[in-house]
Amino acid sequence: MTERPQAAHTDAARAVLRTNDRGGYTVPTDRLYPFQWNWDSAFVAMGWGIFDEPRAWQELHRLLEGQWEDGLVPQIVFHAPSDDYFPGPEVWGVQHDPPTSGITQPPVLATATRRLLDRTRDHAAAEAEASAIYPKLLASHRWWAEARDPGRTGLVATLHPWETGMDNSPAWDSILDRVPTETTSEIRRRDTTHIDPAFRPRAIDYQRFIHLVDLFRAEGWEAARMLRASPFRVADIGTNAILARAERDLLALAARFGSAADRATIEARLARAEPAIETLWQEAAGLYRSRDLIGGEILPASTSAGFLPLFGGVHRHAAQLAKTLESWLARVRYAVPSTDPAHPMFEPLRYWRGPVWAVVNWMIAEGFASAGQAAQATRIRADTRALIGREGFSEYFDPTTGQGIGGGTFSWTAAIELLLAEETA
Ligand code: 9WN
Repeated sequence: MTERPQAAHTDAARAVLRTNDRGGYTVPTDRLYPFQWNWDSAFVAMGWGIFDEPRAWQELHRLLEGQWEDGLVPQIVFHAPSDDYFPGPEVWGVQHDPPTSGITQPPVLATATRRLLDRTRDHAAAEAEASAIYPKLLASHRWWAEARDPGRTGLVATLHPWETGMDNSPAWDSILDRVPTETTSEIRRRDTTHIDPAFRPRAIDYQRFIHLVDLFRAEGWEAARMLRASPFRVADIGTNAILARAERDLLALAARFGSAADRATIEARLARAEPAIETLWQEAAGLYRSRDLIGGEILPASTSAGFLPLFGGVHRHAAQLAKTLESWLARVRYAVPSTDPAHPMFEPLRYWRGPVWAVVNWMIAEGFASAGQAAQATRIRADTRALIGREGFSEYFDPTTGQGIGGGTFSWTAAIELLLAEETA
């Protein structure tokens, strides 16, 4: 493909968001993902914020229509029925209106809210929107602490690969090995009718993903029972780093909309999170890695999530992380492969086992920039824009060739183009 001029490209990015708009919420892409996804929507709201602020706030409100009474913000909100995706609401069996899935995703909402507020051109409207959202964010972060870290270790647990947003990352292989493959729900995948199966998770991965859904449904979607019963219980470095960033953003919002008690609670959680994240640092790998919360071991695969503590404001190892990135980039053309390209499990075309994801790049670049590593930030931003410029708004990209793969008109890729166009202008 030939590169388009950049202004035409941001116009095209806006058009993708408008095309994927289903009435106040944005689907990740047509057909493959026909509902509202949690972390996609947070990035997408930041993208909308660049050219349509009311629509950006609406995105967050529609997502929060799915929030549970205990504070959980679900992975998926099923606003309207569709046969294009499996598993749909009947497999989850959650009692909520609108219907939702029963797990969550990395918490980017507070970060999106703060950014929209800080960059607004309509201060009065943004103040009103953010103050209405603030108590819901507070409830969501309380849920993370109470439901997923009842022992106050400073690290929250994720109970399903889908919760990490990096579904088939090689980091989860050894844990998934102990998840049984029997399911009570019939598996009727739709993704492989839209996308080449070689680029998607394998059949056995889906058996295990659905086994966990069946198990949690049998536990009545009750947080404490799920935590106890799940054979997949991981301190995901990605989720914990993103949550640390979200806590900082929530703290800034609390300074405007919250009480002294709110601020003290958030500060106490952050004070626990930072040293706990540090326990995931792996000196020999020059990277952070996730921990199995059942066996206690550090998980063996180095993945792009290991750079995200920089985004979470943990900057102690920024220089070593810059070196690690350099060594990865000696093996591929484009930053940042989702798995260490020297790892035997690196697969440049298969979903979270190698390909580049624009949203992850945006967070890592932001992390390097805020940690004073400007060269890495510039490289990652330039590569991301080059990939999108060449291939369009693909779901993900082969880091060795630059080929765009997966869904073709992806909302969060378009949102990142809009954010990067502004940041690199
Ligand atoms: C399950 C929507 C989502 C992203 C995830 C990505 C993929 C879903 C799936 O698509 O996951 O949540 O069915 O494959 O892994 O990060 O939020 O874009």
